[in-house]
Amino acid sequence: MFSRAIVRRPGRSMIKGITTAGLGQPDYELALQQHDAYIEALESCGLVVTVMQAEEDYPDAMFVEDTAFVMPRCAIVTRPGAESRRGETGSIRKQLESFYQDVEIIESPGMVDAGDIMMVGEQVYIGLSERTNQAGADQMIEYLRKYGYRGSTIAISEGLHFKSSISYLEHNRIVVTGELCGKPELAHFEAIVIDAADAYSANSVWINDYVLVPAGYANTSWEIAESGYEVIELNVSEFQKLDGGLSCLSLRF
Ligand code: CIR
Repeated sequence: MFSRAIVRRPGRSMIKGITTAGLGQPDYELALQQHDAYIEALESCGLVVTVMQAEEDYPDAMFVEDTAFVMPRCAIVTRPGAESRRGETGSIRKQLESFYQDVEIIESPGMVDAGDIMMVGEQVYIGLSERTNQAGADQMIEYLRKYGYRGSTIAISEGLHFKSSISYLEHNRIVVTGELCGKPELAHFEAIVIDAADAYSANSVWINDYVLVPAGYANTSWEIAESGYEVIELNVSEFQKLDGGLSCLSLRF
């Protein structure tokens, strides 16, 4: 169960965020409304939400998920793969130190975006992507060991992050799409397989048996609801324009 979340307000500079989506420039006012609804949804799942101030110097800073990996026994501040995002971690570290006794840090030459990391109980899967390298994964696995967790890597070639194509819904169940569907490392999970056309919705978020699903993916919502979860649909179109999904907008612990 999670009890807390950390989010960061989008800044006006978000219109300069990194993107490959080709969906146009985000509308800042609409992004704020969508962010408000996101916070409300986290609260309705029972979380106490800490809302950090916008950081105008960092256009992607509302995608807090990438800047730290948070677990019950420790937090690990990452070294994001995109250079323009590295400065986001200072304030995240401070914030996490108010909640955690143990906060570890990934150092150069390691690069890690925590959007590449999925936790399944005590086992942590780390996607090796353009944002997360072997050196970063090695440091991460070392820290995980220190706190009694296990880490392993999976190479990916599609999507921005590992979790762009997969979400863990607890109860040994995943939502999965694309190249990850056939991965032997994931074969033991019960899988809800998402068509390529709905791939964006493979990034859904389990919170205390609610699941946040991006609005507009009726099949995904239906399948997840059929599996016994309470689905909350959220429109995050303005963040999708920056390659961001639902999970990227918060740290949950
Ligand atoms: C970036 O390229 O870093 C941001 N525009 C999007 C980050 C999305 N984060 C995530 O999927 N965990």
